[in-house]
Amino acid sequence: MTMTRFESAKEIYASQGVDVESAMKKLAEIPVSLHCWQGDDVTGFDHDGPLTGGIQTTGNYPGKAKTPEQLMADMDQALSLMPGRKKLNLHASYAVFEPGEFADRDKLEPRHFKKWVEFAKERNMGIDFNPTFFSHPKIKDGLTLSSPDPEIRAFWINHGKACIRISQYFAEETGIPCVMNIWTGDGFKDIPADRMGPRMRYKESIEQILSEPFDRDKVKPCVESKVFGIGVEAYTAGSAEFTLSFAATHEGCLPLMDNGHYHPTEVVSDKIPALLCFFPEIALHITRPIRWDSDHVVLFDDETREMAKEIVRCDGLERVYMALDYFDSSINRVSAWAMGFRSWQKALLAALCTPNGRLKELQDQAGFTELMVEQEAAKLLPLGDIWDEYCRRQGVPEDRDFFARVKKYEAEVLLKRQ
Ligand code: RNT
Ligand code: ZN
Repeated sequence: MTMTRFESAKEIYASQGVDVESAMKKLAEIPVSLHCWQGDDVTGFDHDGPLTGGIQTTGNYPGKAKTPEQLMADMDQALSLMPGRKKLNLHASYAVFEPGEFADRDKLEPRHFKKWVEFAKERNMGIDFNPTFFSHPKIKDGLTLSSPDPEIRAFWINHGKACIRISQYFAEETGIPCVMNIWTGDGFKDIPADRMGPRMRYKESIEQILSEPFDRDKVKPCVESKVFGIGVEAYTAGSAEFTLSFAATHEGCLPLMDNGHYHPTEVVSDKIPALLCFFPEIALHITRPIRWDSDHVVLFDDETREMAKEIVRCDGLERVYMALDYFDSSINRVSAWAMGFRSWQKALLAALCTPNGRLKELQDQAGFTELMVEQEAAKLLPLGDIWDEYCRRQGVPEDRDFFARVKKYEAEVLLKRQ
């Protein structure tokens, strides 16, 4: 009997000391948070205004989800194309109101997210959450939590507190901790006259949000940094040093690194092991910046692979909360969703199928010539055959069958939408 491609690949990996069966098993258990906002270009359901906060989607591909029902249906379709364990990542702007009902962001309640809880529970997913500090009339002169206007700050602090209560509700309902990420686009287009003032106000505002009572092992608050945004090129209140220092000095608060939020030659793969030396847990937004924080669909590229490798090599799979964060409206959104998720799964699989122990040994013995040779050899191990087998076992299409499924849904559902 001839061997299948998978069996032969498995033997090749075994000869390198890699057990692909245990790699696949491990991968299937790692939760990765799937962002609802790829499905509708970060619009949400609570406003008709434009996307603000220094972030931008470009493109006008047909078939965008316009209602909670459509977004959920599209997400279901995307989920059916993704192997592995998923968690749902929601923004507060995706509250689902009853017909005729509305609650502003400072008045949001758990019941406004009941439909999402049902959705998540039926699919065995936990839920992560994000207060939405953008796309709203209460943003004054580009500022929210760092605004000099106490009324504006109070509104957004109350929004943050409401989100803590909703996060606690998500964790209680699903039995899975809820990662709640604080990101604001607060900043200035041009050279500020006061850099510290907004940061002091930002600091105090986050402290007030976190004074809302919550269960430390149910709600995991994070602060996400950013270097600049569109229209806020000169200064952001939540810079890298600001958020990292905040997280380091506030027990229970995690730093969140988005790999689109640094200067282009900085790499988050190198920052992960640095933070893991100090923080029991950290969080990530996984994206693909091209020249700026462009939030392209995550691909199986070098830096994506390097980030996954660091998490695996640092034994950090249980200490790093991984969430996808990108939004491309120029291509089929369901495909974009699934493609990014699959790419991160591939990167994790590649990391789990790398002979990390042996490579570390070479480094410690200063065997740098051999290390280079081995690291290059590891790149061409037959990962594709393991990936195909993993997809088969997970009941999702292999890469070559993926597009047919996307096209079918596009023809039958997306293109029929007005
Ligand atoms: C923006 C941040 C932020 C958002 C989401 C929608 O630059 O990355 O995380 O993308 O909250
Ligand atoms: Zn982000």
